Parts: sequence; structure tokens; C-alpha cells
Amino acid sequence: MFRGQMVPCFEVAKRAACILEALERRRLGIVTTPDAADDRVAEVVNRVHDKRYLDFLRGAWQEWVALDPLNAQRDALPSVWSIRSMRSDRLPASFAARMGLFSFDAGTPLTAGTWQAAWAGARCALCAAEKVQAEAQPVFVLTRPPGHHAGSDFFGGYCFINNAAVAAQALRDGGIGRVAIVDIDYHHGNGTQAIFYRRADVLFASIHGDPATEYPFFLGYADETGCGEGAGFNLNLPLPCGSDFSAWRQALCKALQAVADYQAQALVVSLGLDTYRHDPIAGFQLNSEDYLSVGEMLASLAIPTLFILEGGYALQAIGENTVNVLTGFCGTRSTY
Ligand code: Q9C
Ligand code: ZN
Repeated sequence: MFRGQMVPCFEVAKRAACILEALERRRLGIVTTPDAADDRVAEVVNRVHDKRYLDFLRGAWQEWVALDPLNAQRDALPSVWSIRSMRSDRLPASFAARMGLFSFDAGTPLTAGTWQAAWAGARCALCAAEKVQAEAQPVFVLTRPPGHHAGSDFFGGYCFINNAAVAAQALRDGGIGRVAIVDIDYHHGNGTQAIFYRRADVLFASIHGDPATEYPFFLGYADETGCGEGAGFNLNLPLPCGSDFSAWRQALCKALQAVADYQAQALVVSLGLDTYRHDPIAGFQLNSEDYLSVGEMLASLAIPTLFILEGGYALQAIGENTVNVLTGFCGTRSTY
């Protein structure tokens, strides 16, 4: 739903296909399909998301179709939200009301395969966390839908389960004391920030379009620095829409300095490629070759690193840009 009309989704299956093709063409590493059993996935997902939210999401499509068999042919979208002065402690019987209770925008439809795809993403994140710990190798999680806008009890921004949070939690549960998440998607990772805002064991640092003008608008300002035990462990580096790589790389330097000061023992990168100059829904000015430098800069931390795909909607370049980050990280500056 965009400007009052149904429009094609930007977050499409072809994104993953393009990246997979580029990875295979470049033979950058081994491509594997994750194999963790559902009960192990559930254990870690339950630690970052609320039970009543997961129960809703798991059954939402069946509920939607049960309302009207014709719904099988249409996406489910929220149309009413519980805003300030209203209650969110009661779980309404109405499906429409629960859609609103558990979401924050009107641009994130539920479809027939949403739950299965989101769950598979969490499985990928868990397996990647285990691989990063078992082998001294970086891992890239190629999954969609993305995750960083999803909070413990809400979906939005094309996100349902927060894969970066699942990975960070799995690393913590695996015995790593301090985990850093660096979110370089164009949009602020409001869900990830919210999940870890009161925690000192996971540092969240994000570079993104200024929320005064850019989605998700209601979070992502520089004065959000963490709360309670988490005070000082949240770093937002908003940049104006239109910023180029010279401004962006200075922000990344600040984020990496914070990660180093924190003495993080593992890094999760929320890798959005929508910072690209020609992205159809975002406003930074990065060029394809800049992503090689991004990878190199991230590698300079020299800690175990797990990349997770977030946004990035320029299909013609998402493969090259992704592979450039990973190539830069791995230190082989060959051209694409
Ligand atoms: N003109 C991620 O990149 N607003 N989510 C779309 C379209 C929502 C982006 C506006 C953007 C959500 C993971
Ligand atoms: Zn984004």
C-alpha cells in the first residue's frame, strides 16, 4: 500500500536470486542450506520475540483465509492501530485489531508464505551464528524477508522476525560475552534497537537516513543512547538524505570505533544495500566500488563476523554490491 494505492512490492524474491547468482559466479565461498531443527530455532526466537506475537504471526494467514476464502488471493494488511491513549494489553478477538496491534505500517503485507519464509530466515541466522563460532570463517546469511524493523512484538518495514537479533542472541547463548550489531541499511533498525535497548551485552550501532525525513521516522535519532543497564550501548548516526560515501564512511569509522571501544567479541552486520545511489526507495549516494571499502573497513575490526541481508531494492546492482562487501571483507580486491 503506497500513496493510497496497491503497488508492486519492492521486497521481491528476485533480490535473493540476484545475490545468489552473483555469489556463485564469483565463487566466493560455500553455499549451504541451514538444517537446524525447529525446536532449536524456537528456543532462540522465543528469546527475542514475545510469545503472543509469534502465536499470532504463525497462524495469521490461516485466520485471514478463514475469514473469507477469497482472501487466499489477496494480501493481508493492517488498517487500524492502537495509538497513544489506547490499550495494547488486551488481545482483541478481531483479526483486524490484532493485525494493527502487532504492526506499525501499512506497507508490509502478510502473504501465504510469510511465516515460513520468516522462520527459515531465523533458522539461517541460528546456523550462521553456530558456524561463525565453530569455524574461523565469516558467514553471510542470504535470506528474505529482512528483519531489522521487526521488534519483539511487531512487524513492519517488510520485516517479521528479527534475524540480526536472533543471530546476536544465538552468539550470546553460545558463550560470546559481548556482541556488536552494526546496521548499515539505509533505514534505521528500529526493531533491533528496541530489542537490545536495555541490554549491555549487545551493542547496537546504526548509520541511516535522518528519521526527521526518512522511514521509519519515529526512531533513530542521535540522542537515543540506551536505557538502564543498556545506557551507553546504543549509537545512532543519522545522515541527511543525499549523503555520499565520504560522509557515510566517516560515520562508519565512528561506529567501528565504538565497537572496538566496547571490545566486542563478535560482530553481526545488518547488511542493507539500499544505500546504493540508484536504490528506488532510499536516498544515499554510494557507488558499487564503495562497497569494497565497506567490506575492508568492517574487516579491520578483526573479530568473528556474520553478515545478514536486510534491504536493498536495486535489482540490477544488488548482487554486485553484496559480493563487493564480502570480497572487500575477505581481502581479495578483484573486480567483479
Ligand atoms: N516508497 C528495509 O529496507 N517505506 N525496509 C517504503 C516506498 C518502507 C524498508 C516507501 C521502507 C521499508 C528492510
Ligand atoms: Zn532499508
